Amino acid sequence: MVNLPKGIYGITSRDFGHTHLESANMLLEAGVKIIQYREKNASTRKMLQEAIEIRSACESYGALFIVNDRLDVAIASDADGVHLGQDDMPIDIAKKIFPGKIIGISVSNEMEALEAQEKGADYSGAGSIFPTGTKKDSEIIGIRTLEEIMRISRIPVYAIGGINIDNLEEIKECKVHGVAIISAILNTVDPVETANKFIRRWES
Ligand code: TZP
Ligand code: MG
Repeated sequence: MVNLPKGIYGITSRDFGHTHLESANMLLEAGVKIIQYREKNASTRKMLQEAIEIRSACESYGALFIVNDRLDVAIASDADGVHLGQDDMPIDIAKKIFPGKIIGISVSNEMEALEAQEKGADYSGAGSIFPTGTKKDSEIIGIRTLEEIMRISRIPVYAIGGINIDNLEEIKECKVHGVAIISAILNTVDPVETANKFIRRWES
């Protein structure tokens, strides 16, 4: 298994005036080393086409490429991994049909985090830490639950949900492996500069 990059985990979105490929390219140009393609509504054909394009962009920047939710699209685009929710393909089955690849799991409490690592997930995405307009139905777990998740986690944890430049330090103090960010990067005038600022702030 490859090493998972620390720091900023970029997620593509078309909610903020850019295509997925444009989002990915901006994140990559800024120096983000792990990119997730996250699309909830497109056809499978469209998703596969976008995934293949982003996959190739990631390759040229030496970044990892992860597909959200869709194991079939991850396999077909030869992604480095897949990010699964609690209701998606179970980890043990995902590992069987996508062997040797990165399996990330969304968790929102200690129990889910324990189960994820017992079943062999390579990383967890813990959230939503703060309220966020990007995923309005998401449970808000707060810093306290993130700390509990960190206490039991033996696999890398990326915090997600409502993370911005002002609360980044507070999250970093929890000793997470990194932070997954959508709107605080893509919903800005210059996402490349913003993502780069996040990277510099993380590394400082
Ligand atoms: N999962 C939990 S919160 C969230 C996801 C996909 C949205 C994160 O987006 P933002 O804009 O960084 O809060
Ligand atoms: Mg999901």
